[in-house]
Amino acid sequence: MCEVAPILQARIVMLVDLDYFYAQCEERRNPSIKGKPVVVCVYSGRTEDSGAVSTANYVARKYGVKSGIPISLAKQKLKDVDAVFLPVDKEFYREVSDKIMEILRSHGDSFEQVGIDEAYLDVTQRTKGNHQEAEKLAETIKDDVLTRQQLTCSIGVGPNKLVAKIAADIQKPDGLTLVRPEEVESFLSPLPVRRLVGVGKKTEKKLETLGVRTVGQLARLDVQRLIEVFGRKLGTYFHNASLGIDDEPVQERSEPESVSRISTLKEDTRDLAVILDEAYRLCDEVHSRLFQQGLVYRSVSIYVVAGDLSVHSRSKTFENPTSDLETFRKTVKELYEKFLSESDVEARRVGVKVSNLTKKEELQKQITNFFGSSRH
Ligand code: DGT
Ligand code: CA
Repeated sequence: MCEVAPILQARIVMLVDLDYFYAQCEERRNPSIKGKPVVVCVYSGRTEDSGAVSTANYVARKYGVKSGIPISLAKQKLKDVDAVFLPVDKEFYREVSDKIMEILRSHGDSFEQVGIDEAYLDVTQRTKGNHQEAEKLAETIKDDVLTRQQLTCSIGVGPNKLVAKIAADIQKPDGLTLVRPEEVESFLSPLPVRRLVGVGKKTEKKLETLGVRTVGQLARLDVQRLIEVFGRKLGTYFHNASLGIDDEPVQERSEPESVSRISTLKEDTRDLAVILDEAYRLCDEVHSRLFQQGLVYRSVSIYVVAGDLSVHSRSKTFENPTSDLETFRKTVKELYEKFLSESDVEARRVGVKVSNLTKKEELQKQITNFFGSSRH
């Protein structure tokens, strides 16, 4: 009897990319700056304007302001314009990102966050492999993020991560681009090779010496020639990428070392009830993340960022791991009580964290191994 190889089901993968992320977070925090050029800067502190632009909104981009250029150059470009320059506030963007990632995670069969403002979703099962359904789902996700977190994003939909990522870049901001399997070749072939993940300036130059500028030209180049120039691994990758072939699964990166949430209070306070009100909400979010990933914890920490931005923390470690929400909340309460009795600072931001994480199944295995021999 001959064995029949299982036919792999065609996948539907999305890449969700938040638009001009840091600058959009700033617009959300202060809607009065919307419509003006907004430039988020990493000030190096040497002189008033030394440092680089982290990102800019699309109004500022029209003036040629973009990530990586010197702040002084951005100021020149926006000379006579009513523009807003702000310092990066990574903690705030992280807070917004965490909330949006939870929304995105709930829309995928599997989920993989990449960086602070992008995530892949495999939606094959929930759309039953149907592209129209996938398009509807992408619209729903965009609405959900906008309604619940007031941010726009751009989504690329394709048969794998490689195509989805390129598709997401085609229409921005607030875009949606769907590439069906039969459209992959015509979609990719006119694009410059730089669009492929892994092709930087150097590779682009090398490819140009081989007469290759577009993905289509790369696809027509003999794979052996690519291997000669770039080595087996990279050469094969470029060849497959040019054909839109990518089997990388959408999967959550390896277990986190800790899971934490931090949140800004309405006003600075030392009121335990107010602090706990927010901290318990954060506990619920952390706990639901642990549950989704099947993780148990052994340590709990609390954080307080004071009005002067100094950071304070307290921790407690248990002998045995647990996944219990009540234990988590009770420990958080104890730690905040301890902190307030020992310190006189007012809290501006509060946070909770669990660490010393293990997979629940791992724990189960250890217990079974331990008790296994005595249980007959
Ligand atoms: P987009 O996606 O083109 O609408 O614009 P962004 O700003 O979301 O750009 P993206 O997705 O490449 O990067 C996400 C965030 O990462 C961005 O809001 C700020 C930060 N970032 C990006 N490039 C740089 C950079 O060159 N320097 C620094 N400091 N931060 C950067
Ligand atoms: Ca982005």
